[in-house]
Amino acid sequence: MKIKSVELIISAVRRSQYPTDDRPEFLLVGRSNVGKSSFINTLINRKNYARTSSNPGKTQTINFYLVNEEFYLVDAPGYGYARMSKKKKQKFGLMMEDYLTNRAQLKQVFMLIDFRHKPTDDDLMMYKFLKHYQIPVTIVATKVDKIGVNQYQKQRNLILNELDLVVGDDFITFSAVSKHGKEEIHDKISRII
Ligand SMILES: Nc1nc2c(ncn2[C@@H]2O[C@H](COP(=O)(O)OP(=O)(O)OP(=O)(O)O)[C@@H](O)[C@H]2O)c(=O)[nH]1
Ligand SMILES: [Mg+2]
Repeated sequence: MKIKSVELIISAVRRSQYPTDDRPEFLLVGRSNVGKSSFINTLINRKNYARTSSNPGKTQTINFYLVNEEFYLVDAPGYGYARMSKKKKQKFGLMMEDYLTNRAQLKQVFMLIDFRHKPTDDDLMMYKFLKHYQIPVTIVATKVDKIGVNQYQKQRNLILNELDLVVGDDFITFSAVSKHGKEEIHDKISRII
């Protein structure tokens, strides 16, 4: 996939602000700090177009990035971020639930988990939620650059055992540092749009 253009169309805080042009959307979910914004930057060949931070809780709006005037990558606040106010957490929880269950443009969720760790309870809950609503999911295990080759297979098995993926969902290892997995994600998006 060649990236010809990228534009942040809207940082939305309510549904009425979402784009209305019906282009296919790909949503990023995952706990705070797992690398959702970095994933977007890798896919679009930019360093910090989607703002990233080593502190969790950086992304606080639902951001629609239009790519090649063809599809949207949708960045969202992470879950499990303790320092966000209760009110804000609740608001974004409801917004995400509404988006996930009602958005016809949503074609695929990229659910990011940290390749170094066992999926958290929040991860398992999110995957169950997505499957309950029959939303196609690609699990993206990120920060794979931080795991040595000896640990790779063991870690992969551990995660796959925990998640128990539904037929049709796939699992891709990824790194925003080495760009491992980028082509596979590009191909996946190309096939869907
Ligand atoms: N080594 C390594 N670091 C990564 C990778 N992806 C992200 N990071 C780092 O992890 C931190 C968090 O990345 P973000 O992309 O901001 O994470 P996020 O999921 O968008 O976080 P929130 O917006 O807070 O929900 C940053 O310091 C990134 O540089 C990766 O593949 N490898
Ligand atoms: Mg972010």
